[in-house]
Amino acid sequence: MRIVVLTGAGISAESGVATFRDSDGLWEGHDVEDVATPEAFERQPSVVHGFYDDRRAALAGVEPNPAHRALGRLGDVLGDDFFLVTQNIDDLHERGGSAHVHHMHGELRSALCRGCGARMSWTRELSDYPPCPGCGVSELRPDVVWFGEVPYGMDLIQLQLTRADLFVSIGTSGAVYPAAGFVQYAARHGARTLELNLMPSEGTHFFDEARHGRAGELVPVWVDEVLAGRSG
Ligand code: BJW
Repeated sequence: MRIVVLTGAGISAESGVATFRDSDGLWEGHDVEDVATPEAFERQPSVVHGFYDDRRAALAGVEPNPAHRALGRLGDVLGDDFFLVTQNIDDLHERGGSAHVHHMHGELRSALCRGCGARMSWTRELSDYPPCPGCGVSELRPDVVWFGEVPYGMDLIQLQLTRADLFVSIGTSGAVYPAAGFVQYAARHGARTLELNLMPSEGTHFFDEARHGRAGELVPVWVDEVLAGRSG
């Protein structure tokens, strides 16, 4: 059985990473238009750099939770029959044991050079406008996908969705496209679909099955079910 899992901010909530649209969410203190668009970066680069520098630094203080670890276990067993695509820019899946993670909205620990286009591993601040190690130009930006930009690796994601037997969406509100449309795309190509989320998402009615609760509880139970089904 080939499984595609999509994750969103809700899977990292129990690790202490704020979600975007919940009442205590990240954007309570920041208007999305001020930080998550290319136009905002042109207008106020220091505000945007500060927002992402703070989030990058905060990664050192958070740990993967049982949901990340359960997906790490599942990937170990299923190998190439498992594809994990995340909208999250944290590195908690990797630290939870997932060897291959497709970060469709980019990564906090990566920088993108607007001069030469290179993407590079980056763990320091960007707000002091360091030069690109490749071309020397001081045009580094957070390597994240803002509104109006094209998410990374859409061709690969679509290929994986067309081949999936099961599509599982975990901890995402279903408010942001194209990720919000994956459930319908996978279903059209024959996959069964399952939502695991604290609350019904905006697209909950598109799923064959929905389970509502905390990811740290729901995901390990679901992974155990899948693994038991394989051995039984
Ligand atoms: C728990 C939990 C617990 C809490 N356990 N669960 C009009 C109609 C349709 C589309 C558009 C439109 N106008 C514009 C668009 C397109 C636009 C879009 O979708 N806009 C919407 C606002 C409508 N999309 C884009 O521009 C995208 N690009 C694009 O479409 O390019 C065109 C193209 C596509 C494909 C091929 C070719 C061309 C780009 C979108 C970029 C999004 N970027 C951000 C910021 C990234 C960097 C950063 O992190 O700062 O990505 S926005 C933000 O939202 C971030 C997230 O990844 C994304 C999704 O949020 P997520 O993960 O769902 O978080 P929340 O907070 O919304 O939800 C958390 C959920 O968890 C909740 O449901 C909770 O209940 C739950 N939860 N605790 C389980 N313990």
